[in-house]
Amino acid sequence: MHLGEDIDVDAYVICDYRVTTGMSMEKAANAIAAEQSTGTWTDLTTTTSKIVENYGAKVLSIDGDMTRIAFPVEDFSIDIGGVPQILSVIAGNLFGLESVSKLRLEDVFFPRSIQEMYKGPKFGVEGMRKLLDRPEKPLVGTIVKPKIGLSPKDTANYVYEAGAGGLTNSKDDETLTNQKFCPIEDRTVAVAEALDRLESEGHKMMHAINVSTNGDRIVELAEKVQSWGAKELMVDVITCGFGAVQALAEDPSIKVPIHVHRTMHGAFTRDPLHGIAMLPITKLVRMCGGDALHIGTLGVGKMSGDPKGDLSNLDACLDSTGGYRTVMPVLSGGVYPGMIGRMIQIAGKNVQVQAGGGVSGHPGGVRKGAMAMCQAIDAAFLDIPVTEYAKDNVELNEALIKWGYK
Ligand code: CAP
Ligand code: MG
Repeated sequence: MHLGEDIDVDAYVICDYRVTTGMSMEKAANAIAAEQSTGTWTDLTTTTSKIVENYGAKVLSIDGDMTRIAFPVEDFSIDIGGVPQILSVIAGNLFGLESVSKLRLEDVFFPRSIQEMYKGPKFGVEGMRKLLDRPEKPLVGTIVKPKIGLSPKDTANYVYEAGAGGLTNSKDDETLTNQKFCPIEDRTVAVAEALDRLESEGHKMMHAINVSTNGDRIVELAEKVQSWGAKELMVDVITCGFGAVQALAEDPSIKVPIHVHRTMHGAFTRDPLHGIAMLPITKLVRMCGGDALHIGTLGVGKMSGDPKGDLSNLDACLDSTGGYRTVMPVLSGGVYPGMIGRMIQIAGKNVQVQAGGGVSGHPGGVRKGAMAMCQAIDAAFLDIPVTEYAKDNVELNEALIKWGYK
């Protein structure tokens, strides 16, 4: 996006907000800029024109219901503030201001000096493809389902069957951590054995163990999980916080990719007029070092989302921002083989497509469900219509009969 010629993009954090207000857009935009920087509801005896000039946020433009506001880079912490402080400035009190009835942070652009404070992904698309020996085709995975209830042994069997059917990835569900029926240590060890068995049979696969927990314990838990044999970690960025992703990514002892789930994001991304769009979240996850991130299913799957918004998330994962490694965009949520062609047509091949119900709901079980997913990926990769490809691929055909195609 063009940020405007008369502004030094390295001197400001620039945000785009969608505003719904009963007052003039100009008044509302100024109220936001003031509240989030040097002002408040009244004039102050302690403010000087120098403070306002140096640290006051500036309204750069107003276009319909959109306004672009620039926050001086000096408003941001030089070291310890991290994403929590960034969010307190660009996405803090403003949502509750009486001068707006609705407000949505649509996008954010960071200056170089802030980008340089973050290291980005350690693995990203390239690193994950290398680990999996899969240079070109989309990655294809599953979420072990039922999401809760399986024992460590059953989980490992599921993973083995999924790998034997050709899947490159699998993962815990976000609701699974360390419940009695499936202790995390036993699960990690059992899954690691399944992955080793697959590797000895010539197939590389990774499974993300969910290490989401309190901030003071996450690195320690991740280290343990890694020592038990985990080849990938999963963290829920919204419930655990961006600092959790960053702590894992920047800890030198963590040597496996981080799959970032975004459970709870719908609470603030879903309303098109209020909250925070997924795009700023994607940009922050990439800065903090997530290697793979859920970006939606381009309006095709079970979760709400629109192709345009999800595509902007995909671009934010794969563009050249900040010199960071790229993030593997994960398409997940109600996915089944018959929709894969459509998604890849829109998103391209640098994605990880994954399905829980769309694998273990296959009439032939997990292995055949995995085969059907891989066949659908191959059809899309080769640009062959899925119905055509299904003629010679029984498992795919069975999946199309059960769930249809889009
Ligand atoms: C998918 C999933 C994920 C969603 C979240 C689930 O399972 O594991 O949590 O993908 O959505 O539990 O729903 P299914 P998003 O394949 O069985 O639907 O990626 O939009 O954050
Ligand atoms: Mg889930």
